[in-house]
Amino acid sequence: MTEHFQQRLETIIREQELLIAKTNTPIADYNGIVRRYQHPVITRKHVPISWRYDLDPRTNPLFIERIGINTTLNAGAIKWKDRYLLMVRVEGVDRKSFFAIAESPNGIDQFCFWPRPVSLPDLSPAETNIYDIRLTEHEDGWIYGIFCSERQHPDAAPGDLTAAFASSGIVRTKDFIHWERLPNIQACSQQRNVVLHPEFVQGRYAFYTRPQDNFILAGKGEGIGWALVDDIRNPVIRSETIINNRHYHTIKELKNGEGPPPIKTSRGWLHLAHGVRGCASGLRYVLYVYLTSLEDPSVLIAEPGGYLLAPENEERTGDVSNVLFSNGWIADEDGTLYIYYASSDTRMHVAVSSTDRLLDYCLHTPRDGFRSAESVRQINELIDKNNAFLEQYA
Ligand code: M1P
Repeated sequence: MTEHFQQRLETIIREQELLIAKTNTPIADYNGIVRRYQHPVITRKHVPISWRYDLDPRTNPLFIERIGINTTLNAGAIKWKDRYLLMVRVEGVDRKSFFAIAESPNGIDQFCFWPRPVSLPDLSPAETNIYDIRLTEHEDGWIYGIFCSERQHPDAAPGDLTAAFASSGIVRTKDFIHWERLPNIQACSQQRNVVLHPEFVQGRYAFYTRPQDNFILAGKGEGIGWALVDDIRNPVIRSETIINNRHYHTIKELKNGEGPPPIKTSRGWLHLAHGVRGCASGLRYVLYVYLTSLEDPSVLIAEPGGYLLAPENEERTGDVSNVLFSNGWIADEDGTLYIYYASSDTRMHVAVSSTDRLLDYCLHTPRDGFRSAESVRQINELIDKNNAFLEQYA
């Protein structure tokens, strides 16, 4: 081994150890709802060195990186055996995504990847890319992962190498080592952002869906859908009802999609979702929450106007800029809520809230009034309330 090889190896190992050991601290700016943290929790630099470098000086005398990683994003999340697990979408420089699990002892820093990426059973040679897994601990005893399974569009015109088709893959596990692959969900349209509800509903498996006209656009798909499926081993979506609509001149006028599986609270099912609008700089993805009924999770009971989190500062740039996306959150027993989100399709962050705070936010923030005049009315109503309150103590 040459001195150069030895030095380079020691340097990158040390740099990665320092990165993983770095303490994450909350930032000062706080609206009382959700608090961001200073550093991303996972970046491509967290990906193990042995996945990227040939460490044998005889076959890699120049010590160059053999397999490059582009981004680490859109992670599913779960608490398992007292560890905070993120099932990260890792995208190589070849544009192919795969899943890899990273764990942390506290949910906010020290995320370290398991020794190997996840090898899921390979169903079909046509499946080109897999990404954006949602992890659901279902009451049937399995932990399910629902993810996007993408292939070239079977009806692509000759020479069109861009037309793609999105459907939803299903895997399940009890230990995150052994994975059983079930058939992809059959639906009437392309589907992405499909999420399994954690409980049976009317004795059936319940899915949040996102019907779309083509690979990119929701088109006639009006929002986040809801579908019941009899047999998870033969998952066929026969009908969908829209439970969270898109709307003109809102943060979700172009499309929206369910985030992680909803969390059961005393007041309803708490949902995190992304909303997309178009603007001069392209598509803008933000995160919002809504609440549905405990009796019937497909019934909307509250939705604050606007977004909970939108891209800020360095979050605004990356592989696909101006995007926040979340498909994983973890609620601790004490109510602390860890929201894992990716910025600009590039790196993973955490923001911390609590189920009580998000419920309060959901139930007491004015709804979107859909018009400027209504926004002004809502502000004046708050000012009047504050003035009345302050006069009492004048
Ligand atoms: O690039 C932003 C996101 O675009 C897609 O999400 P949606 O289907 O809602 O538009 C997905 O490709 C997602 O992975 C990506 O983060």
